[in-house]
Amino acid sequence: MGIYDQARGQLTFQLEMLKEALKQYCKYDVINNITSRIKSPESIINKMKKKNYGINYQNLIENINDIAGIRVICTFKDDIERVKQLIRRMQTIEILNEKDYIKKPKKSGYSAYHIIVEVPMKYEGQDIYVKAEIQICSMAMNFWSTAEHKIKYKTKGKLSKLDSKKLEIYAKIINELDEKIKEMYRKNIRI
Ligand code: 0O2
Repeated sequence: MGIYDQARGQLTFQLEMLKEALKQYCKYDVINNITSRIKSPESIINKMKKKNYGINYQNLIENINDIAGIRVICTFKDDIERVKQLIRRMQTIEILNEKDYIKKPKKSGYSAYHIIVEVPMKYEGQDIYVKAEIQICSMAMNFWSTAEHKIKYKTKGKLSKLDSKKLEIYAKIINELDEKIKEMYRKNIRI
């Protein structure tokens, strides 16, 4: 896990620099916050079982892309596009895959833009590439997904159908508010 933690640290440092540069240029926190975590061994094993991968290191390295996970939380919804474009231009990482859960939210209501990247690292004198997942979302999306993660996502289907439905509806309401607040900001504050 040590090498994943180093990759997480390196990537977070680069994204923090991007956050500062954007703040200087745009005169507000385009990126409001950056959080990160290393997936717990229990959670890795659960995910491998769920996806029917044999539990071994090769499957872990090849198939589990989010052992190092970084969340880039933008102030307004349309900042996500700007941040996404800038991440794509970063010379220090290689992009492997992108998933747009903003254009097409998940059935649960989950919405964010995911980029799977490779971070070049040195390990025992050798060049290796460590995978990490960058989730880009708005503050509103982060609010919903953090709450939903605690209430439902990890409870393995124990939540009632009614409460699941309510969470889906709340995701839609939050998305509408996200859109309205962004429009109000862009209308009144010109940069
Ligand atoms: P945790 O606890 O956050 O680490 P893939 O191998 O990429 O095809 P994967 O990784 O399941 O399959 O892809 P997916 O669906 O894009 O999910 C990646 C991560 O997005 C999840 O990691 C969550 O962090 C987040 N996510 C996806 N769906 C939801 C959702 O409905 N609600 C919430 N709150 N978060 C979601 P983990 O490992 O599943 O969980």
